[in-house]
Amino acid sequence: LRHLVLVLGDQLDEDSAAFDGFDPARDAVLMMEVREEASYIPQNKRRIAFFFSAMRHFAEALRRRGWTVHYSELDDPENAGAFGPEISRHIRALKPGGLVVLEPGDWRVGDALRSLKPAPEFREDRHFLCSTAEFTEFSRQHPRMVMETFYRAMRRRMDILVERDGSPAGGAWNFDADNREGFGRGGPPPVPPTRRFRPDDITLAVLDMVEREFPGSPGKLNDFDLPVTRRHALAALRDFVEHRLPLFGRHQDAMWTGQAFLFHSVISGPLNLHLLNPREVVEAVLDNPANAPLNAVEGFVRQVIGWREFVRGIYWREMPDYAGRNALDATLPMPRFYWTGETEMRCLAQAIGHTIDHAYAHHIERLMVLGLFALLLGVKPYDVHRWHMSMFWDAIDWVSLPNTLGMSQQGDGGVVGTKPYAASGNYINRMSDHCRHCRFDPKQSVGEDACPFTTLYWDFLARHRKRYAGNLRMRNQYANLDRKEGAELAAIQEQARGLRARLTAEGFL
Ligand code: DLZ
Ligand code: SF4
Repeated sequence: LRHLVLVLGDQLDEDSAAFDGFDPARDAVLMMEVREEASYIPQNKRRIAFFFSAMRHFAEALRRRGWTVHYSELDDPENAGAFGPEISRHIRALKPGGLVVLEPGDWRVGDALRSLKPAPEFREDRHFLCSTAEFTEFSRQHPRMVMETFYRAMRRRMDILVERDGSPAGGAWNFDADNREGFGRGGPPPVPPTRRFRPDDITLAVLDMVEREFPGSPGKLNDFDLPVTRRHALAALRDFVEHRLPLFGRHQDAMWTGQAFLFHSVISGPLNLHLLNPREVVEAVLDNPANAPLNAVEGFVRQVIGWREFVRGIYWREMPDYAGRNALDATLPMPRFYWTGETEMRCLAQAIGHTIDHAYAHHIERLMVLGLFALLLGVKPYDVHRWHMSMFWDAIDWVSLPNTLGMSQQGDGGVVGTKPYAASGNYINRMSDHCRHCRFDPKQSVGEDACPFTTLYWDFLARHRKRYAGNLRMRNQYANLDRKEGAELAAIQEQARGLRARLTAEGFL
């Protein structure tokens, strides 16, 4: 055997650079289901099943090409249970001349692979639109770069929604202001449902195994309908651009009871496992078969070529010490209800319910409900990331860490975003119907009916005054805080202390 090519769970791309020069007569592939990846933090069953089913289907696709694929199933008694020992076992048995692997999406995994003998040949992952070297060079040229700087550069470089004279299509680079419409009192217009995929025999075997091997994990496997093959992934993409893209932009930030998906694409899972390529995703959206308005097309393109590539660049530029940052000195663990949804706070109960049922919550539920409450409460940012990794089917370290520790928790001190996404219950009230069904009142910050978000919001601003009062983008927020009388603020802070104590008494995980 010349090369043993390692393929990890989030590298399911037949055009992967790991296969460059692959010679079926002399090379073989190794894929491994390992217990460590599914249990180093407890994980949603749906997430585990999604990875394993997609991996088994991918191995099948390679075998159909006539390639040799060594595949370790999780419940194989020989399975060593972690990447290092399982790869070593295969090295002993197969005696390859060398190992080849794509740069993993998780610093921890890369570190483990680096200590193997023979040392693997790492190949750059060309799934992404901006290489880590290009990002570092761009950061050098733009020392104060924010996401928007990077996004505009990517638009120009890829010639996307840019006119001949270099100006942005529609006269603006960003239509974010047109992405914030709620649903009013009447609720959302009819929501075209996401495509569902019936489990085949491979998936059914995985579902059985996950239920058997991880009985105590959170989440549910009934109605498993996720896209686990490239064909499924392409169908999910097509379904989104044909049916939900037109209203995606307008209602990007809105929430509604019982609606986990609304007009979102829900393709982050297959995209992050590389069943889809970001270039084809952007092409499908620009192709725009349903004639979606520019605020939808631009808003979606921004997520894929801007946000997604930007946070990946930050991850590789800043790791490994990024994971340990805690700029706001937040010390609390995650409240227990994040695993159960058992809370009277209706917005959180809904978002956590979606997370448990679907291993999914959309962008604004993650940022402005789940992330926001942890930020205001003062939860350790790395714990928020761990929870995020364990609950969502689409999370990989490179995207989850900057998204939670950086963007939603400001633990990185302003690398991903220059100001915290801090808001009170009034924001949630404007963007959803949750407050109407909640026993708390988003307008009140003290007393029995006070909304915990609102109490903790003022408390957060007061606690971090030194850091943020001089931030121009937070001027209005601090002007409002300063309008409060001393006695009122003292009462809010007292109530916030009570909330922290009560949540601690209810138990943390
Ligand atoms: C998330 C995950 C899970 C649950 N299981 C596996 C696995 O058994 N085998 C595997 O190769 N990858 C798995 N993954 C993804 C990894 O945790 C990690 O995100 C990637 O290896 C990073 O490239
Ligand atoms: Fe959430 Fe507060 Fe609204 Fe209740 S009142 S749903 S806790 S924001």
